[in-house]
Amino acid sequence: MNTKTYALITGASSGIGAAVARKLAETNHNLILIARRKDKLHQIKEELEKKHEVEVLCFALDVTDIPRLNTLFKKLEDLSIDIAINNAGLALGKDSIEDYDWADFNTMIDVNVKAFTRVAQLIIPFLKKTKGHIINISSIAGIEAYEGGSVYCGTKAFVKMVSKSMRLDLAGTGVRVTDIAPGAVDTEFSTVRFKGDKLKADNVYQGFVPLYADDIADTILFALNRPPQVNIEYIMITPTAQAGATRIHRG
Ligand code: 8X3
Repeated sequence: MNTKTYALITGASSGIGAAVARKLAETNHNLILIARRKDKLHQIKEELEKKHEVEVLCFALDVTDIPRLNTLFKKLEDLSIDIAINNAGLALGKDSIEDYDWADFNTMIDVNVKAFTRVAQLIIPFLKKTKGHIINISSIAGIEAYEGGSVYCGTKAFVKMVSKSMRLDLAGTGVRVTDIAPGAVDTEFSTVRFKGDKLKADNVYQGFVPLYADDIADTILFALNRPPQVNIEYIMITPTAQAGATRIHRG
């Protein structure tokens, strides 16, 4: 019987997911990393197992493939998981709603709504056993709509409300639920949103100091490392220069 405990992270191959993986490994947490990109996951595994006394299990899969997600969680059944970082999510496009690519709407709904919800649901039995902690990653876009944000903003409002509801459903189980809402973080987020258009992506972070993935990871670690009687329900983190979703002071 495996007596280790693990932290499970979705969207673990880059950005906030990879930054949290690195910080958890520093404090000797074993990891279950889930993302589409096998090569990136294996690089992280190699790096972390070399540096720290940890075991890193990698599962290369697309979280929108719900049958594969179901099979994976079945396979993990005998493992003890005390932390879940429900992080996989993306924005695709930033057009006015009437011009938006329908396929992009669907992808955002598949990842940010359906896969997010299925991961939240499947992880609960594990977390109940360990009195564990789930961190859901929403966004400033979940409380403030902006032009071209329509469905992305909607999906993040969804994350926020599911998170609040989970907290109510799980009251009394000892499971902690935290919603972390980042503002502008310089990761692959904008490159993905603008489909590889580097210029457009770089423009998002021009003229001010944005957040970096490590800033969000530090905040997540803060929430995780509170004593068991302390549940941080919600934290929004923005760059100092960002006072609202579209109010960024550029020098
Ligand atoms: C990321 C923040 O405002 O660029 O969720 O959508 S924003």
